[in-house]
Formats: sequence, structure tokens, C-alpha cells
Amino acid sequence: MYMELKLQYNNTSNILIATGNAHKFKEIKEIIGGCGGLNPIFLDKSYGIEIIEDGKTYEENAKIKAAGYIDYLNKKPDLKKFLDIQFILSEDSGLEVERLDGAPGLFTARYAGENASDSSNIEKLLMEMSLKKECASNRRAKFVCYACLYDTTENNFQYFYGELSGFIAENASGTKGFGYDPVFIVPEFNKTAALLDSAQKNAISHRGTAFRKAADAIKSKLNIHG
Ligand code: ITT
Repeated sequence: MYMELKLQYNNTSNILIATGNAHKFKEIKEIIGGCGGLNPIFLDKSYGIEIIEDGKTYEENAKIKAAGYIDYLNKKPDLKKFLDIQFILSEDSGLEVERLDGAPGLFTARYAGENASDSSNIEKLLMEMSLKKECASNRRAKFVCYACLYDTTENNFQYFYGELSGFIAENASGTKGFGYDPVFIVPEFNKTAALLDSAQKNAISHRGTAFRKAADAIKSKLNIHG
């Protein structure tokens, strides 16, 4: 069962990216790079890892995700031993629209209901904004990201924050990225995030900021400079 991972990771010291979202994993992998020679690992849906995000804050949810992966691995000692995880990185992120009083916020991933698709979430967001007259003149919004770093050798959790301010477009455009990217206008480029290359998005995104801080913390723990 672990053959594929073995080929991919060659049994070295690893960093587990505790997310079920393959788009997030791709971005995080690009952002943290080699990070001290650690291999970023993604356990896809076939591993059946279920996390109930019932925290009251983004930080709580980020910790719940990291702790959920720790529990999962503790129940799979062979996989745990094989993966030789040194760090676990998770995150909780969301979109906050000023004139919707910060909604969708903690419910960003499931704004249009449990297991909602990106397009139905976007549709709901544009509908809610069209129903609120204050949104006609103010479409300001921000993405927020709370990264959580768990160090298996110290058994502690650290948090890193990033945000990206912008505006919600009237219509979706672009096919890159994920989630609400097709309606999130990045002022610096005057384009939606779904029209940016991943390097452009990562350089300024909420996730880019939070995970570069996490990567610096990891490098400092590993005594790596530069
Ligand atoms: P995990 O919990 O497994 O990490 P998730 O997609 O459920 O994956 P969250 O609970 O943190 O993640 O939900 C955050 C949602 O916010 C995400 O599903 C997107 O809809 C949206 N989001 C976060 N970052 C985004 C980005 O960079 N671009 C577009 N949408 C984003």
C-alpha cells in the first residue's frame, strides 16, 4: 500500500501537509520549497482521513486538523514509522467580506452547504452580495490564513498568519487557482486570483505569507540559514 509513497519520498525525514485539499497542497509545496530537505507529503482522499472542523476560530480549526492527522497516524503505526514525519503543517483559511459582516468566514468552504462545490459557493456569495445594497458600493474582502506547525520532537503547536486584501468581482473570470479565486480581485494586478500564475499568487497571498513564516520557523529549528 505504501509502495507509491516509498518511491516518491525515499524514506527520508518528512513534513506532512495536513490537508485534504489538493490545490492547497500544491500551493503550500511551492511556497515552502525544499525547506531544509524535508519532503512535503500529501495523504489523499484514499486514506479516508475525516476531520470535523468544529473550532470557534481559524486557529482552533488549524490545530484540530493537525491533531486529527496525529491521531490518524497513531492508529497506523506502520505508516507512521514509514513516513518518519518530523513536522506537521496544517492551515485553516477563509474569505471575509466587509459588508457581509465578515461572512463567509469560518464557513467559507461550506458556504453553500456541506461538500459544496467551488462554483456553488461562488454563486451563493454573488447572490448574497447582490441582495445587500451596501455591497453595491463596497466590495472589499480579504482572504485570511492561519498556518499551524506541529513539531513532533517538541510536541508543540505554533501559528503563523497571513492575509490578502482585495475586492469581490461582479462576475467570475479565470480558471487557475481554486475556491473563490475566480471572483477575488487582487488590486496589485487588477485581475482575479484565478487569472494569476501560481508564482504570482503565492508571492502575495495569505497562504504565501503564512507559510513562508512557517518555513522560516522550521529552518531555524533545523539550524538552516538562508
Ligand atoms: P482542508 O480543511 O482539508 O485543509 P478545505 O478546503 O476544507 O481543506 P478550509 O476548511 O480551510 O479548507 O476552507 C477554506 C476555504 O476557503 C477553501 O475551501 C476555499 O473555498 C477558500 N479559500 C481559502 N484559500 C483560498 C484561496 O487561496 N483561493 C480561493 N479560495 C480560497
